Amino acid sequence: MVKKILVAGAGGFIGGHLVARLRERGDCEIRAVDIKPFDQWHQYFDDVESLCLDLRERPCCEKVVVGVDEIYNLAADMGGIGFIEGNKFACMVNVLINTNLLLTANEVGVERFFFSSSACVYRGDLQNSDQTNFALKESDAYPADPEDGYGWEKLFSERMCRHAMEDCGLITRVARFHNSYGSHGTWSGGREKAPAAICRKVAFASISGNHSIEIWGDGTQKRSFMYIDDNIEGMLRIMYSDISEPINLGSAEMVTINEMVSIAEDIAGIKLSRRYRADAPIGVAGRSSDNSMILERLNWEPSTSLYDGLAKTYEWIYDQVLGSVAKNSRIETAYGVSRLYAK
Ligand code: GKE
Repeated sequence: MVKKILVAGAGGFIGGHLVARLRERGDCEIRAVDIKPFDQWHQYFDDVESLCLDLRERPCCEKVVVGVDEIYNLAADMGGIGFIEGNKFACMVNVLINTNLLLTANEVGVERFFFSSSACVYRGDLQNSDQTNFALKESDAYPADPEDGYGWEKLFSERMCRHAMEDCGLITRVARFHNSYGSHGTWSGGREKAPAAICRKVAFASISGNHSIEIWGDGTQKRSFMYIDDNIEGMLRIMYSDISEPINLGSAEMVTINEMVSIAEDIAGIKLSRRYRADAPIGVAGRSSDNSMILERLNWEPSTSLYDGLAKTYEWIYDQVLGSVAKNSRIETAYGVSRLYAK
């Protein structure tokens, strides 16, 4: 019997890559769902059942879970720090998606349910400038002090997944993603994360000949960034594992933003003058993934180097920027998007 897999958030960056990988594997039927119209999906496949529905609405969830064996919930209104800092209510409304999917999955007897949590669930005090070791292990989520808005929703939904498993028998798997990047993702408009934003700025400098770059904060902020292929591989391994508690899925290679800019300059073959924007969103001072648990449980961890992953990402974003410049279309460079619920 061929398995039917629902990918919620299939029009998004990670969802699109998951559909592509499952489609390439060719051993399951895929139902791809996203709230965005198809022409805004990062990756759309004509031979994949695709639906444009709002999974915050329970009837939409009831419709998409019919006949499904496994669910990957990658659906959320989200973005980089420039988005989540300014749209905390919108990020918390994401709880409706996971709640409705869990409820309806239980009703129809779905076998396995994957929830994409985030490194934003970790305690803020372990990520501030007083720290030196920013590698976060799974137990560092408690006592709870997650990112305001987005982090709280992710932590709450993690616990809802656990109780759905304990009380209802639905097998749930939860991974805390640490800042994924790669091609076919958001690279402008305000929701983009740092790797895509830096690639866009370096590409724009290279194309325009204006060899300068604006960096948010002072560039000493530290992060680890996970290449999308590792994200997909890790998600599949965790889904079919016996790991019933939330687990890190991220790279252990921590860099400063300044170091990432230097990598992008090396890839592009240019040197840029750097302007620092103190009033821009910076999030935590530092964060990285402690991979002890995933190594112990899966004998595997994300391993694509930032240099190699950024080289592939830069090549794709360069082409997007070139296309936009050719069409003379405006490239959103400022941070901050309009607040979704502002009156
Ligand atoms: N987005 C962006 N754009 N960030 C920049 C830029 C820029 O042009 N220049 C420097 N940065 C710095 C930010 O100030 C921040 O300190 C760091 O890069 C990373 O920003 P980010 O990638 O937007 O988001 P964060 O890692 O702070 O937070 C994200 O973490 C993810 C999980 O690891 C969240 O926004 C969620 O996307 C997610 O939870």
